[in-house]
Amino acid sequence: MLKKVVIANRGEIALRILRACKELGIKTVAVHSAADRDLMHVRLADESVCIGPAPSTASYLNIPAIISAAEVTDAVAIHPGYGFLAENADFAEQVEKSGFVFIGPTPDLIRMMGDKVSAIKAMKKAGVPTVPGSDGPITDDNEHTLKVAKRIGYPVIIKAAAGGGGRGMRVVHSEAALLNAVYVTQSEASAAFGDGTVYIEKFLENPRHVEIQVLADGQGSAIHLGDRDCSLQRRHQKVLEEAPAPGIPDEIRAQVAKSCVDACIAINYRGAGTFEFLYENGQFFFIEMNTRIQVEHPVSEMVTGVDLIKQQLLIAGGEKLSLTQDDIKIKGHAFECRINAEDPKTFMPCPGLIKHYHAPGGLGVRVDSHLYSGYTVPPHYDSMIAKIITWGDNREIALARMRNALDELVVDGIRTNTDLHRDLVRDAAFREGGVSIHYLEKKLKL
Ligand code: MV4
Repeated sequence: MLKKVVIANRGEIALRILRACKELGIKTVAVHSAADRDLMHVRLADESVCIGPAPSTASYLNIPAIISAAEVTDAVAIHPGYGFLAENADFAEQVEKSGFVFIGPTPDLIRMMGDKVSAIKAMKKAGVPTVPGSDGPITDDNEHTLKVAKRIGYPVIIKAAAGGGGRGMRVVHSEAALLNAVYVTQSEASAAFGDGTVYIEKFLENPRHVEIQVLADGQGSAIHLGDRDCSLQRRHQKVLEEAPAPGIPDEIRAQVAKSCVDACIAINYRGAGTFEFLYENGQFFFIEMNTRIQVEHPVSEMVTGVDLIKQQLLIAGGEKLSLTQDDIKIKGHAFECRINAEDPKTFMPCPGLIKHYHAPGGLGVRVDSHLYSGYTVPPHYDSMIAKIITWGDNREIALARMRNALDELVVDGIRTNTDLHRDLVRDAAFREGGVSIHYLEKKLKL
């Protein structure tokens, strides 16, 4: 078992990791920026170290400062949370080279999944269904590029190998527009990521975003914890998620999940991970793999009863997975609403003093948040301030509980997106289930 863990993150996820550590009897070190001295988890941690000034480049992205903090506190491991350095292979490597445990996969697997071309190649080889595409980088052989797109059929999408999460993509509707679009995407990718490699996929016009949660121990065992639907998003920022994804035939759901588990074994994956798919016309298409714990992990926890952060800590401590696939039974339904400190009309971040905070409660209601009355949301970081999660025996009950929970929530002093959520959970199409990735943005334009 790990003795002492550095929590290299902030906000709700830092508190979430702290709680799991305390439950396991692991000592905690909070590393924080100068703007984050008053964070809830900093108060609760066994030790805390200020690692730099407010800007994240100087603090939460400051690799030497974080590793030094681990050294001076005699910690044995570093949990990166999500965002910041969570999928930075160089960070994971330096953590290991400095003699600490990186709580996540090996650096080479983070690197493989960071390069979307190599990720897709590995997944396809392991039997995961992928999007019809170029099956590799686009070369400077224009005739070949045109042939590949013709075979796939328009519309196609050009994606940067180093992109992901919606960065560095361009949709092309005709042969006439292809080569210029490839050139522009390559140039932008070069400038943004230092890698101009691009690939082509069939563009799916109206898919859902469905992802599979996995856990693997890097010692031959892997399981899945079902799926989540994250289709409700705005500008590639997820807004509301649920588990399981509604309306997917059981055998298709089971088949894709099994392919993810097989892939974990094939690549000897270690830790928590997420396989991202587009789901359209009853078919799954792999697009990316995330090698971190994700924001929306609680909905999977609620329907499986598995503490994913605890599992991450146990795996990083060298233990074999004690759970088998037969232990995982999906029970009921869960939703998560991401509460952001933002203007409800412009979506611009709205940091500031929270004069009064009241969290919802009741049966099947969970709140993952670092908020308290008198806390000031700093302007330097992501605007997510709370996650309201509800569980119920079925989708309708979980949703009714979410309507109540959102009505109970009070965040006074700053603007938030709570009213958007109150509207969404009463939206007829959303209540039906299975809306596409374009639904929210279209609704917001009305
Ligand atoms: C796609 C696609 C349609 N067809 N790939 C955007 C984020 C990145 N993870 C992949 N993305 C997409 N890839 C093909 N072949 C549409 C999107 C996409 C999207 C995907 C998931 C969630 C929200 C999205 C919003 C716009 C576009």
